[in-house]
Amino acid sequence: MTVPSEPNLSLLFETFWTPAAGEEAPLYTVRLTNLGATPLADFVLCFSGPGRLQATAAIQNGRLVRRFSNHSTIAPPDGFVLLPGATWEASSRQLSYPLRHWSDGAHNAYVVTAEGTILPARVLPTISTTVDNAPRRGTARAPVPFNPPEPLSILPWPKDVRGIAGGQVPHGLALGTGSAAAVEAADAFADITARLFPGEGLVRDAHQGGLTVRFAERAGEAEAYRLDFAADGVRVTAATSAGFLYGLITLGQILRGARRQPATFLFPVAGAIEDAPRMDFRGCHLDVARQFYAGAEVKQFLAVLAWNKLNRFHWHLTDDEAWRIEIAAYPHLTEKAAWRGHGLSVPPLFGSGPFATGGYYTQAEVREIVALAGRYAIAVIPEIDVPGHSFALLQALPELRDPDETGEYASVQGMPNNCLNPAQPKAIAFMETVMRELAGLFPAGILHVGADEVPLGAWSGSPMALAMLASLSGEDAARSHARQNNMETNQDGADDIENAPTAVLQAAFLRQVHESVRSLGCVTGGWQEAAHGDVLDKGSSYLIGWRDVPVSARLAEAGYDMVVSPGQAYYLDMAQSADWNEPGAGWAGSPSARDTYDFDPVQGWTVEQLTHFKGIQACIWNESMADRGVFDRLVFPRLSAIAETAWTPWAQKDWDRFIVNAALMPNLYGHWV
Ligand code: TNX
Repeated sequence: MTVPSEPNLSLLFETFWTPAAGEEAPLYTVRLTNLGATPLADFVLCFSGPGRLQATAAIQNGRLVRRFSNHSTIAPPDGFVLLPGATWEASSRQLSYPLRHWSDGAHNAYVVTAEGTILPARVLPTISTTVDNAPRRGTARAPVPFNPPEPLSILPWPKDVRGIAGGQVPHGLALGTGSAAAVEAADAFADITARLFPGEGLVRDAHQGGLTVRFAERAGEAEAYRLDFAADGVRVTAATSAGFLYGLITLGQILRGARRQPATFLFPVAGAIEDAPRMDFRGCHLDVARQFYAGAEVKQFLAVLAWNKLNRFHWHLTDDEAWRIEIAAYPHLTEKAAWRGHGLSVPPLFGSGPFATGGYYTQAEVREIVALAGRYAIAVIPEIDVPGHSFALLQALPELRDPDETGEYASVQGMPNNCLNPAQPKAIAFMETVMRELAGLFPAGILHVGADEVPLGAWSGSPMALAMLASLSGEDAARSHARQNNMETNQDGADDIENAPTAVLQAAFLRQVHESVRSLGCVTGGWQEAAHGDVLDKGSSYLIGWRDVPVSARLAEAGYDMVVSPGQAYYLDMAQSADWNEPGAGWAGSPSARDTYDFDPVQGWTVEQLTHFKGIQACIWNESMADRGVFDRLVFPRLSAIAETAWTPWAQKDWDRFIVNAALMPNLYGHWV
């Protein structure tokens, strides 16, 4: 790769979206302007963002050189020279889906000259030609009213609050000593508050004005706690360090509210709070494949999760676009698959630029993160997303493919040939090794193996897989599957494909992976498609229902333990409204914070189905999150809305109270509007 060698070349890249109108198809226009003093000739233009040109899109005033998933390379007409001050505009009406929000457009662009020089362009947010453009970033925060519904600042709201009377607001909390569990919780609390609210001095010794906090042990529910307020101090009673920590977090929230909004919130000198969560599984997922989050950011995020009393961190470590965890037995993997860039085996995508960007977590770093999460009462669940979503992995380790595979199939995201092969023993051995290493790193003993979105044409050009299919479903099935190869319509992996050849092959793959997870004494997690073929042992697995709302109840009915996370309510990458100026995706809708808060994850479930309900999870997919201001806008306060549903008894939820308290909750990057 060559770094820019032409100091007088400065490029500006702009994109414009005109929605469909009547008979007129939509129009996506890209514009390159030469702001420098040197003419630009013999070049191609590369850009990427969630919005995707069709594989064979016609380009006006240019030609498509290559379309790889969400990365496009186009060229101007032959002989074209972009003179200083001049502009080249090209456009297409053929996108895989219409743009709905400004963040759907390109986030990154660069030019490559015939000599191979790479010239990054400055990129502006995509403009809609039909609305006023004001792209939003940063967490929306409601004003804290003078008369709140409750005079205490707590989120999620506790089960029972009794006899509260306000008094003087203390200068801080002087944490006493107690059992090992209490001391551990006090340390974690000091750590969390120092991370989230540096400079606020929530923890202070008594001689600095800290209010005495005493700890008392009791037997009972692990995550429950009780707070007893008196003029001379507060007593926290709990059974475990998690319970003590939750009691302290409630206390810290009350103190912050009273301190920052004294006309609105009080600090009690009498009364009691008795609290315990409604759900066992209160999760948050983070996709670190599409965007990389450094270890320090993950740690900070864990503190945010703890402050919301969430207790499961689902770490989506691998996807088509990157592999993010060191595997000792396969050092090649992260050397290659953790990076994207021009000319690398995965091109720039979702805002990553032409020069190698990315990263991965070393096993030492993973141990640190997992240990920290443990102190914050959070179990970490790693996900290795297989057999689909494995493009980056297969680029790094092509020996895991069927060597005789021919042709092409593509995923719904336009990723070619991205599935681990169920009939390739090396792929199974790979998974066994990875699972063994993970079992040693993640003491919660839950290993999530993905299983979502296998394209319907997967393995249709693999003789190994077709032979396996013939033995499982017969020669006819294998022959007909072979005809799927090189078809354009083979992209979906929906829920109603139980008997599709790919479902049969995926089941064969999962059966083996699940067996190795079980032999390690671990539980297997999967997305809802892991139910295909019914090969998981229901006593040592759980599924996440994500495609729609009813699917979770259906799978619970079939006996699977369920975590409910429908895209329509709990996918935090969805924009918060249909407005163009909101960032985010839109395939599952555009749930506002209120919609997410009001969503009842078990509405209409039977008593029998409810026995398989484990809890709920926020999912943070990252195609749209090319900048951290977008992250703050999309994730908050909806994360807290999910946290309150997971913790607070349904009958005690109250939107007006929630939205007031949400204004005092932390976000991750400090972008507010
Ligand atoms: C579907 S949810 C996916 C992800 C995308 C997400 C975007 C799931 C199991 N698969 O690969 O990132 O939609 O919303």
